[in-house]
Amino acid sequence: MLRGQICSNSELSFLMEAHDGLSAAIAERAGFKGLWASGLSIASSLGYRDANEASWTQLVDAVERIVDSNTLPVLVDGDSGFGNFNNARLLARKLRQRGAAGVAFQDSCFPKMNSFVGERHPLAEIDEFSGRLRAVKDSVGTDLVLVARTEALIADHSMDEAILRAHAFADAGADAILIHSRKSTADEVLSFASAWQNRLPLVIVPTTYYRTPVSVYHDARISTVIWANHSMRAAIVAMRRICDRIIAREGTASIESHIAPLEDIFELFRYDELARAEAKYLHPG
Ligand code: SPV
Ligand code: MG
Repeated sequence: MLRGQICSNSELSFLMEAHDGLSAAIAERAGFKGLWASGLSIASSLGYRDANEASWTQLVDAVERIVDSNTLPVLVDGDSGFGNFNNARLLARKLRQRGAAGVAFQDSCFPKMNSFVGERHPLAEIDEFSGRLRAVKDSVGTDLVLVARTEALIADHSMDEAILRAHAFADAGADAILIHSRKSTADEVLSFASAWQNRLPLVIVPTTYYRTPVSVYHDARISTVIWANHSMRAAIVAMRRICDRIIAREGTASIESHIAPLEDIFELFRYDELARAEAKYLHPG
């Protein structure tokens, strides 16, 4: 399913960020066909910085909750693999066990830093990172879609370096390439797409160049767009607004109509199914 979505050169698809079971269930109900288990959003929801402060086991546990809460394929942000080839393949195996559909690994050194923070984004050597990808591929085969992400442009390297890296990662067995940019326009990723010539499907994350209409990506034959952090950012605004109001008014009467009714929660997580199961198994007859 995910393979079809992010390895298809013919159709543009969208992955919506999820960071827990609730955000995943909401994305599915909204109509998204695939999810991005975002490292930034999962770290933030746990109260960590997106700098490999959360452990790989915490990531795997968060992914399990995301996978279990809906039926969509989940592409997991595996950061740089939490170490060398051995850590990366172990993480990939664990993600497969927990039901992930794919994993993205980026060519950063451990610990990584979020791509939008600071100027220091040291890259792994091409050969070493290619070894990480080969080890993952040898370990999980075609069970997981393997996305290789280059941070070359984030780290202010040249377009040639980004292309060189992407070709090496394709040679190492990646199923798709994620080209990341922190520019406010899509120019960089569009130049990359044109030089890349569709060797493998391309994945982009238009967090900072959000003004670009998706038809542009379609025309550039980009395969997948990741809306990487938008549920988490929306939740921050909503939670802050409600906390501010409750503290200011010392009550909740005025906010009731601005928050989800309890029935919404019961419906999202199918409490009716539990009632039916109780009738069947606990009180039969
Ligand atoms: C994430 O969602 O954690 C990503 C995308 O990796 S970014 O935050 O843009 O690096
Ligand atoms: Mg990330």
